[in-house]
Amino acid sequence: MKTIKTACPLDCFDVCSIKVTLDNNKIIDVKGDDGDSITKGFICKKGMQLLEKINHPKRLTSPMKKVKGKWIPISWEKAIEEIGDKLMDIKKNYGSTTLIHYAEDGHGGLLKNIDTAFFNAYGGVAVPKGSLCWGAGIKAQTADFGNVLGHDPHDHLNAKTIIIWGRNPAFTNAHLVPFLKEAQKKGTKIVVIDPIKTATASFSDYYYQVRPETDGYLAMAMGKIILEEKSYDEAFVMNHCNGFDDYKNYLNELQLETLIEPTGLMREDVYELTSLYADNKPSSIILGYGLQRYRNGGKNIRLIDALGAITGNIGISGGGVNYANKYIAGYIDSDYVSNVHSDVTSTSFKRPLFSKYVLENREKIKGILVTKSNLVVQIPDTKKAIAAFSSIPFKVVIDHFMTDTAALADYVLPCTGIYEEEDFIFSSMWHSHCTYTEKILEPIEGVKHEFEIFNRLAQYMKMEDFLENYNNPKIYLERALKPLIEKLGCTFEELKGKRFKLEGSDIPWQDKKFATASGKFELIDPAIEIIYVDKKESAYPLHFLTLHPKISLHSQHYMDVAEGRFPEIFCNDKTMKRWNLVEEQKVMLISPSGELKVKVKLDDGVGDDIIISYEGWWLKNQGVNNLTPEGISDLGDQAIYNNCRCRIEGI
Ligand SMILES: Nc1nc2c(c(=O)[nH]1)N[C@H]1C(S)=C(S)[C@@H](COP(=O)(O)OP(=O)(O)OC[C@H]3O[C@@H](n4cnc5c(=O)[nH]c(N)nc54)[C@H](O)[C@@H]3O)O[C@H]1N2
Ligand SMILES: Nc1nc2c(c(=O)[nH]1)N[C@H]1C(S)=C(S)[C@@H](COP(=O)(O)OP(=O)(O)OC[C@H]3O[C@@H](n4cnc5c(=O)[nH]c(N)nc54)[C@H](O)[C@@H]3O)O[C@H]1N2
Ligand code: SF4
Ligand SMILES: [Mo]
Repeated sequence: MKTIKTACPLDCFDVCSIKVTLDNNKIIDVKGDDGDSITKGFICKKGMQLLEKINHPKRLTSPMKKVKGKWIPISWEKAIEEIGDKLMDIKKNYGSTTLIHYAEDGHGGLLKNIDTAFFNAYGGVAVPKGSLCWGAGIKAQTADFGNVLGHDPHDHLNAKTIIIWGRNPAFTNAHLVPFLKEAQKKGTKIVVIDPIKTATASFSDYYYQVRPETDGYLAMAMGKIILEEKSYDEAFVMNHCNGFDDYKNYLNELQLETLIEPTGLMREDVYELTSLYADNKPSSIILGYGLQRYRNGGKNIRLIDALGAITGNIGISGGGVNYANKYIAGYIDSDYVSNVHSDVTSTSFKRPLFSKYVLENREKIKGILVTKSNLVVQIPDTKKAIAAFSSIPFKVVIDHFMTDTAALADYVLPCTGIYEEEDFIFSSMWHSHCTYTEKILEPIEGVKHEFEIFNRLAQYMKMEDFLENYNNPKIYLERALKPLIEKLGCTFEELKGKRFKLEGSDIPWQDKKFATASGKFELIDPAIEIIYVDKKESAYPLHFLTLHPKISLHSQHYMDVAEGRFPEIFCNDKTMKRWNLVEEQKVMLISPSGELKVKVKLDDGVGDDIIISYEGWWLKNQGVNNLTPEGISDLGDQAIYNNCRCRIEGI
């Protein structure tokens, strides 16, 4: 028997350390690593299911080709030949940028980025820029701090106040919860700001039910109170911030009531919240991603960052405006990984506007290769996404399963997953612990690692430069991790099979030297107008929020849900009465983008005139993105799923 350390590759904040026990080359036990100070010995159900997924009866075990609308298995030789021929034909006759390469983060392994190196060696293709996920916040924090760094979870224990602002760790970041509860036991006040009284809000000390998308107003109201009550940190703003006078003058001109009104909160609530943050210091803000999936998403995050700066809650233990954590990403050789060089002529389109780009360039686009994504159900506006994806004449998907996206393709190539391959797994979302995972099991018959898939394509296509630099997974990892190895002062071999932490990353910005061009924290000029339109009176008077499900990582755990089951929606009693609804009733939700048959559930934690559901449902259950709008945020080309309005009709 032997125990091996590995890590969860799912696109989750936690990137858990996992201990696998092996007996006679068979995994007999999987559990959370009790030696890791973040995983603390437990993993969620999705982590446990990683093993089940390996031998899942629906796992693809052969390349598949669609012939006259029917899928047939084909050999790897034939798949490589046919796909290789087509890629060469596209490049030669139309140019490489008529091919789209679309990737998400369905697996967090570093080696899984081999696709990017391949397509840049191919000549450069059309790639998405911006984000379905966190783009507005990333751009906002980069503008303010110059980089996006977070405090080590243990440092939150030093905070006297922790504000969880638009994140639901009870569902999406399970390993943050024990830290919050431990802090709470020591007397730290846990505060939640969210339009939904979430499972996280249920154990908080203070909960503020803000109206969707109005966080920028709330942050300005708080800023105004902090200035008026002179509870700001004068030394910090004088020495380390740019733009304080503009910020102050602008807020001075505004009426507090005008700022509070859209938020739906009471004046005394805003005073209480402000006092918790500005007086009960050090205070930490832990931001989520739900509140930046709006047109004003970037400004809202920048206005919240500003609160951290004016109160001096930056660069101190127990402080921070924690959004994501790019410490480790900063020590990956991204030039090597991306393989961008002078002969590359790629083009880009805005990721949330994939469908628009494809439909507008229908004549030009000749092919697409999708990796690590079920984009057809995950991008906004499903009807348009299906039309756009289907219109592309040559479509290849690499995945483990026949997802909705794969089902619409022409070829599907089955790949290896965790336990079947070595890799380096780390997170940019939360902590700076990482794992060099070992190969634990032989891959199931018929699947191949992406590394081999792209190497075989490159051999067939005679891509000599690529083959010279990207032919060996170990060398790839060693080269990509060179800056990290230098930083850690160890050898590459010493990383293998280990979980380790990047030291010195506990409290960012301690030296108050920011990574902005000025070296200072850049306060947003709040005069940049927030355009907030409350459409209560319109044809779509309800706000529709699609949140991340507890039970699934996006679409990945909805595969076995019964066909035809209606997605559940949740609303409060007031909304139920106003719309004459009863529990379990089946109704139609209608938005400007489409329709969705749903089942009604009561949840009194949901704010007034708000309907929530969870993302990830497959087409057999219609999927919530049938309703969401295509569009982008003010910063970072972020999808604006939560700017979705709807109404209810009977069916
Ligand atoms: N179980 C599970 N875990 C996951 C994922 C998953 O699919 N399943 N996905 C992973 C990924 S890729 C991501 S990006 C993260 C996302 O993690 P989170 O950011 O925690 O999740 P979201 O559901 O996107 O949104 C969080 C909260 O934002 C609130 N919210 C919505 N609009 C507003 C607003 O206007 N103001 C405020 N203050 N709050 C608002 C929602 O009500 C919700 O409670 O989770 C990761 N972890
Ligand atoms: N309405 C609404 N929609 C949303 C969101 C929302 O809040 N509301 N959130 C958005 C967010 S934050 C995100 S991050 C996106 C996520 O969008 P996606 O990343 O497209 O979503 P997943 O369903 O996780 O799809 C990942 C796919 O990768 C596959 N996969 C797993 N491992 C591997 C591997 O090793 N190799 C390959 N090639 N494939 C693998 C899985 O089987 C799965 O099909 O969804 C977005 N969609
Ligand atoms: S999904 Fe997240 S919480 Fe669950 S095991 Fe994986 S990393 Fe841990
Ligand atoms: Mo995400």
